[in-house]
Amino acid sequence: MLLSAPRRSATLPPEVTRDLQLQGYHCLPDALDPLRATALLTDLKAAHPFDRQLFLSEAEFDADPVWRGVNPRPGRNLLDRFEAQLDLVEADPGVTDALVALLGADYLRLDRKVVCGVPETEIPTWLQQRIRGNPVNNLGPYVRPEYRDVTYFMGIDFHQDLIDWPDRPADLITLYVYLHKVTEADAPLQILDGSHCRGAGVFPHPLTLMAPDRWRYGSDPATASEHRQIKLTGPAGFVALWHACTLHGTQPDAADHERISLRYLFARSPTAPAGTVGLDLINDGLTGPLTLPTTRADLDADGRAILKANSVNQSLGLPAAPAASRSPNL
Ligand SMILES: O=C(O)CCC(=O)C(=O)O
Ligand SMILES: [Fe+2]
Repeated sequence: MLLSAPRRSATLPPEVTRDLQLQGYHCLPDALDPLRATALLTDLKAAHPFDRQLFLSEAEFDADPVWRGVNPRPGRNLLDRFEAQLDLVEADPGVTDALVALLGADYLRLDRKVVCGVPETEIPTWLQQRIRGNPVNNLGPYVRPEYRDVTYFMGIDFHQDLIDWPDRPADLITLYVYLHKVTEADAPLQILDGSHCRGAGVFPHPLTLMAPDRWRYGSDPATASEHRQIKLTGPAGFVALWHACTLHGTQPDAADHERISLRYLFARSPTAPAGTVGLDLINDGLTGPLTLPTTRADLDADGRAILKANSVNQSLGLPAAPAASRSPNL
């Protein structure tokens, strides 16, 4: 009797594609060299303060509030001073293999920057009072202009990274690298497992806490989905990547030290034919739109927060809707 040949493993998509398809995120099985990650962290800290020296005084801020253009940009990006050391990430075979599988051989690097979770102990009291509980606590407006070569957060509510790209199809992924060990106290990334499945949605997202680590996603209970909240703790050199529609966020940094990470955005190859890269397979399976003309409803025309609510903090037992406050764009 002829037995049918076993399915060849080469016909299965690589693990990174399967993980992004099913979960919306993937953690690289091997961390980057922890000694090189630590050396880069030491050099970044030597080049830059990451404590209360960052901030404008209340009077300086109020004299001329600036809400937009407060993130790193070409010509003002701390990572540009560390080009040689970044092959730790950019030339790592685990990283490049995953990117080629998902995005095609000539994938594009759209952005790279340092992201710092600032511990509450380093945030001036006047500022804490203004921003506590905001959905997006990007601290850029309150940081001295010369230090806006890094993005600083005091927590950020569940969002999709597509939030920064209205009108762009979800053809990009985020890659995140921890430069030191990140525990539960270091504002680890929190991911909602499988939440990319509904495609692009407007921030803030309709989320209801059902249990300490479970969320209902969708305003109509009949069609809503449920997702587990996963905390991405990991060692120095830990790498995770996620789909542009995957909901994720961070709570305020409860540790007494900052959390410093690298955040990359990579986009699909512009030349690979449709259907030939892992992301095409993943996007074909989404039930919602791949792009939106408007991605957020929390800001006014100047970039000030007009909504005061925060889901991710509810799972910490923090209030969902505190006193009036403001926040800038991501
Ligand atoms: O690092 C953080 O606290 C949040 C990072 C994040 O989600 C982002 O930069 O898009
Ligand atoms: Fe994000």
